[in-house]
Formats: sequence, C-alpha cells, structure tokens
Amino acid sequence: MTHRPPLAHDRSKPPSAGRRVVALTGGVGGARLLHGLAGVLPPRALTAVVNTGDDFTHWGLRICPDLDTVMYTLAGLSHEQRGWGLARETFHALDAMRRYGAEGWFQLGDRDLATHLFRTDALASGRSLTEATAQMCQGLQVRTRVLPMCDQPRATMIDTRAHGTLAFQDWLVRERSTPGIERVRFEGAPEPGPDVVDAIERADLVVICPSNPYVSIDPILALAGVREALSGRPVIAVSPIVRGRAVKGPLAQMIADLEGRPASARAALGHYGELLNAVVVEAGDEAGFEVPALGAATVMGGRADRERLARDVLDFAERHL
Ligand code: FO1
Repeated sequence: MTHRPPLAHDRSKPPSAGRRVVALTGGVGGARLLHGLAGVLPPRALTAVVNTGDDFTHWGLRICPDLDTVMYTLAGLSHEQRGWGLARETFHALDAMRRYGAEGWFQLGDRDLATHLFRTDALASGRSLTEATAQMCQGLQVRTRVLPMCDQPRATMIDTRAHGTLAFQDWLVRERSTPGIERVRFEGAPEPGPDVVDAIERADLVVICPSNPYVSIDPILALAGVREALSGRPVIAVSPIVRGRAVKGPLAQMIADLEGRPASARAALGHYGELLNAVVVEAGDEAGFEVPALGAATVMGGRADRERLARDVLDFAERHL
C-alpha cells in the first residue's frame, strides 16, 4: 500500500510533501473555514478557488466581495462580527459621497477603498483578476494561493417574484434579500481562471466550504470543465445550515423558495448530488446522508474554532476517502 502523508499539518514535524487541498469558497463562513485550513496545512498545500459571481461595479470601482472577504480573513484583518470588510474601519469617504448624492447603500470603508482602487487600476491597465489578486495577497502577506474562479465577469442574477431580475448585490444588500426568489442565473460564459481546473485535477482532496450552494458554490461548479475535474477527486462538503438555520445570510429562505422544503443540512448539501464523497454537519444533523457524515461543531468564532473544524474535516477525509 502506498504511504500517503497526513493531510493535517502537525507543526512539530516538517510539512508533508505532496498532499494538496483545494477549497471552493465564497462568503463569510467559507472564508472562516479556509482560514482554519490555512492554519493547519503547510502553505503550499492549500489553494482557494473563490466565487466571483457577486462582483459588481460601484462608484466606478470593481468590487469583488468574496475575494475581499477571503483575503482579509486570511490576513487576520476582517471585521469579526460582520465578517466582511476590515476591522477598525472608518467611513468618511462614504459620508462624503452621500453628501454629493451618490448611492450609499453599499458601505465601502476608507481603508477598504484601497483594495477596490488597486484592483480597478490593475484591471484597467490590462492585468487579469488572477494577477491583481496574487499581488494583493502578497501585499497582505497571505501565503495561501487564492484563485478567482474566472478572470472575466460572470454575474449572478436573481429572478424575483415581485421585483423582476436583480443583480446579486442589489438583491442581497440594497433590498436586504427580502424579494422572494424564483431562480438564480449566471450571466456570461467565461473560461475558468487559468489555474483553476489544473488545481482541482491535482488535488488530493477538495473541500466545499460552508458557503451558500446556490450563489457561492454553483457559480464555480457551472464553469466549463469544473464538474468534470471534480468528478475524479475526493470531495467533502461542510454544511452551511445548522439545525435548520443558516449561520449567516439568506440561505434558509433560499432553500424554501427554490426547493419548496424547509432548510436542513440535507437539503443544502443534497444540492451537490453525486459530487460528494463525504459531508461534515453540525452534531445532531448527521441523519439521512448516503455518504459518510461527521457530526462536528461547525459554527466558527475565532481562530481556534476554525482550526479545530479544519482538522476534523481533514481527519475525517483521511479516514473515509
Ligand atoms: N454586505 C452588506 O450586507 N452590506 C454592505 O454594505 C457591504 C459592503 C461590502 C463592502 C465590501 C465588501 O467586500 C463586501 C461588502 N459586503 C456588504 C458583503 C458582501 O456584499 C456579501 O456578504 C457577499 O457578497 C456575500 O458573499
């Protein structure tokens, strides 16, 4: 039998060679598990593939909320309660823009603005989103490889019952996710980012983070070649639903609207169908899965919670996949 080095990195030993983990992520819960994985794996072992379906242009700036959240969380700079944006942020520029009559429903902080200015400038001068992201990660001393799912725009659109079609941030933030959903669609058909499919094909394990399946993970899965690449890899998913409720965001209502059944870990992870080889859910939510299911403490506060869950995920995958 071939010896496989352990997935979780024992800090008392040198980094294990050759074990590669790819995490598919978007949103705050996903970024928190990613932070835990980055804490327990050697830096070169982990690649994050990040949703860019939430991206939009606001005040002339290219905003990539999930990339921002991932970068800030991995850098230890994110706002603890909100999960998005920076800790110890100020909003003087937002106040000034509101005085001019600009739209103020999307709160861009003063220091956060540097991220959007840098990105917008890099894209305008012909660099790709992948390249701009790599340079920002370097500046923030983030050692995990962070790959935007694609370099060209691919917008998530929400068809609502009463308000027609809304761009994702209009639905989520401006309308506070109140309009009932009929359908989620993706506009544009770009190729996956240059290293995305290759990273998945080389992965020893793919972790689907506790992110919203419809608007954070589906945009990645829908890119050409991604599902095919995943079908050959061991895939484990962590539930974003805990005891019937979404830890953060509108997922519980989305499940009710889109699937016509109450939110549950099974309903959320069942969305991935045959893609999954194992699941991790909140202890007590394990019943009814057709693949090995680990019950764990999946609600993550600080670093210790994140790393404990990351170890649980990696150890369970090691034993069952
Ligand atoms: N989410 C909000 O609910 N309100 C905001 O004003 C807001 C501003 C914001 C600014 C930069 C950024 O990177 C993210 C921001 N988010 C905000 C979060 C974000 O829009 C969503 O949480 C994600 O798109 C969902 O994954």
